[in-house]
Amino acid sequence: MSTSPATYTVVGMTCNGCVTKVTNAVTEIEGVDDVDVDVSDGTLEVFGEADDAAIRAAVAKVGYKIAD
Ligand SMILES: [Cu+2]
Repeated sequence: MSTSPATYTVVGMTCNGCVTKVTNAVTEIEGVDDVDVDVSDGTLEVFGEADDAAIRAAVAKVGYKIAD
């Protein structure tokens, strides 16, 4: 089991409201143990065994984009 998070860069987050939306959306995904979002640089860290496509879809659903 890996303990290192999957790391993404989320484009479009500007405030703590954005952080809350992204955090809640990703937390709901099956297999996610913990989520850490940094609004200052757009970093999203996802701990657990969640599916990459599910993470990308959840972020897009709440209105943000993951940079490739
Ligand atoms: Cu915001």
